[in-house]
Amino acid sequence: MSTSNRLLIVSYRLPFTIREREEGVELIQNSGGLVSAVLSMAERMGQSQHGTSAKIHWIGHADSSLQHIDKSKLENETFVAHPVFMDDDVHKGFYEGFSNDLIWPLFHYFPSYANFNESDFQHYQQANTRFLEELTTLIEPGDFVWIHDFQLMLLPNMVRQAIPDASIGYFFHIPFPTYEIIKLLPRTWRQVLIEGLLGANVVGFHTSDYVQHFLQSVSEVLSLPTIEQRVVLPERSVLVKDFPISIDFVKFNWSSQEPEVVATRQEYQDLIRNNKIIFSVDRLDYTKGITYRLQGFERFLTENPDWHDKVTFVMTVVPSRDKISQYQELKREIEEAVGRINGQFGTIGWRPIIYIYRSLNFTELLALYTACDVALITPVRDGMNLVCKEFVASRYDHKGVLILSELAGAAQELSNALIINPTDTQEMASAIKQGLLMPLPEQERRIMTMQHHLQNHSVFRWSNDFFTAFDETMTNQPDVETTLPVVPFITAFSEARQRLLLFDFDGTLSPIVNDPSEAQLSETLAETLHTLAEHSNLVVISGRNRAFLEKTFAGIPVHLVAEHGAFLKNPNKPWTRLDLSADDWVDSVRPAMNQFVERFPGTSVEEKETAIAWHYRRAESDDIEGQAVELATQLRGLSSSVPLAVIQGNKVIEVKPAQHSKGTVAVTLFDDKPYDFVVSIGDDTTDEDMFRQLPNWAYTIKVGAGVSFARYRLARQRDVVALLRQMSDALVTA
Ligand code: GDG
Repeated sequence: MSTSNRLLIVSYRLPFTIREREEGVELIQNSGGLVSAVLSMAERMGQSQHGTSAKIHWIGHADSSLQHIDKSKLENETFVAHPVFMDDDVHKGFYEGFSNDLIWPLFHYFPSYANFNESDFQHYQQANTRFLEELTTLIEPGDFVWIHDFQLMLLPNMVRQAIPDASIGYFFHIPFPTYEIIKLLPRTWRQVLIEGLLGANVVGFHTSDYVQHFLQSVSEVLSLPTIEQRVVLPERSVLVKDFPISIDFVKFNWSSQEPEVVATRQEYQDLIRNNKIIFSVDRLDYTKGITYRLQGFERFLTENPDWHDKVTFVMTVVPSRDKISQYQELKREIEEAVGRINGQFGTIGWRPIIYIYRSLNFTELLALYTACDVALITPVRDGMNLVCKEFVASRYDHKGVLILSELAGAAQELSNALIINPTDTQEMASAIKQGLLMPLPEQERRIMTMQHHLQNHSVFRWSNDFFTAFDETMTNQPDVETTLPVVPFITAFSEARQRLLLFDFDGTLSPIVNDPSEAQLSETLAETLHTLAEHSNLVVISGRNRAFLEKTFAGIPVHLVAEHGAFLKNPNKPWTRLDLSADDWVDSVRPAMNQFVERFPGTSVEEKETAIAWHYRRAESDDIEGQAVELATQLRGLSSSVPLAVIQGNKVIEVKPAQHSKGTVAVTLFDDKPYDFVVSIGDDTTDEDMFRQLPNWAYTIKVGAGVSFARYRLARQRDVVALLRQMSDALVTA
């Protein structure tokens, strides 16, 4: 993003309270993580010091009771707010229905709580359209639109359709579940939701697991190919990457030392009579694991009578979504459990659980983060969870123990916490005991390690990483337009002294044919290659086996690379095996492929020396591409003795050890001599490894349609033949 562009943030909720006063409307900014991150961006872009036009625009829903206010007045020094209004019934179906009563439970692995309702989906579409309408009145060329969260999954593609060259980023704040969960959505819904997200240039998630799950769904639902972390669409690619959200470390660390916080903390400790304190705070939500947490604490008290009257659990629950029945039910369950535990274990002078059902102000929150001995953060599923990061950051005294659920996204970063499974009450009870007894040096070591991580991975880094990835994506966007400039290419080739030519076989040197065994090299092309090979290092780099290549190129002094880089043969030399992995991995892949051969007549399995492939060019089934995606997904999930690459090629699914590729061989060959001319030509997915790994001055040429990392393009296989002919003519006439 260039520094002069405007930032337009879109999220369900505006991060401001809008107050009407006699002198006009006031915009009071809340202090959430997203606002902090965006403010840091504003500083980076030098926007906050500039005039109105440079302010950040924030588009979000506002209550229809505010519809009468003058929208042109909604701004403060940094932000301009753009409220989106909608009819109450649309809002209800969109927000309470589709968002909170379907996507939220489903994506947090509570499918039985999910409510599939056709009219809610229509309201979701209408509401996303309302956001689009607001956005299109604002957006100008060069603006960057950053859309947030599961309420607005359709919006990126809506913006893309309306403004094809818009710069769009999207960040998903909740977990993205496995395809098995996505499959529960009706086909059309899952299709438009995934297409919706792919309208963005960059789609961000908290963890690499969520990224993998999303890519799996893209592949299953839309049968789109991916190259590394990019989804390849016909006209562009989408970067899908993990950006773990975080907090403003310094703010939490410093604010905890403010006199007001210190005084409040002292007050709490006095009230609790210096008992050890366990603390938790969450919104009322079944994903937060509150009832299991109470069971874990109950078990701890049952097993450890010596801790009675010495520990107090301060459990804060912030009211939320109380119009939905599951939330009302959950509240009842929590209150019953608290009552039961306090009734069973409490005494006149000791209440084991202090239960607070309201939100805390910032001072109270920090006072409790720093007063407690143990923070008990045990969601059964959480996209990230910021509370645990805030607790760690607040502990400027380097004391305190974090007990954290392995099912929070944050567990992947905070491995120095006591990591537990939130439904395992025995593990929780043991962790509570371990936490309460943990020696100070160990507390200090764990907290400091986690603080060090959070200092280096604050919310500012999160937003910065997102925008950096966005910049790179836009500059490295595969160039689908550039056709090869033939004249300068031929000149560079004929004037070079050391030439390296890397050619794929099927679809590049030979046209694609229905029966792979019938693919041939024409006589004229064989002559051309002969001439080229006499003046260059010419390498045929293919997925074919050794025997086929040796037979096809007999008599031509070319280097041969077989099975995607597993074998290399220099002219007049024996083959060298470059793949050194043990080959027992194939035993886990073969049965799955054979099953597909049985199910889909016309398909076949080819076993090579270091790879195994399922060919489906001659399949009789209509939906064979969908089945191929199914197989690829199944194969990616197999556990095996060596890391494997599952390649979705042209009518073939191939599995091979991940360690070698056409790219690794191309680089090895390139490093061999001081080449001053390099060209690599190919048409298939596996050729992308060559294109990406060769130096950026090399001529990398993609044959045919589809997004590619190659710099240039030739439309058809026969254009390759013509080009090679021109190259050989240039040598002969030189
Ligand atoms: C979603 C995802 C992801 C809570 N109670 C009080 C209070 N809070 C503040 C905390 C924290 C925030 O609310 C809660 O953030 P979480 O991350 O824990 O959870 P969600 O609201 O569900 O957020 C989540 C997040 O998006 C960011 O991407 O981490 O996984 O579900 O900042 O401090 N603040 C105050 N009083 C309270 O009583 N002042």
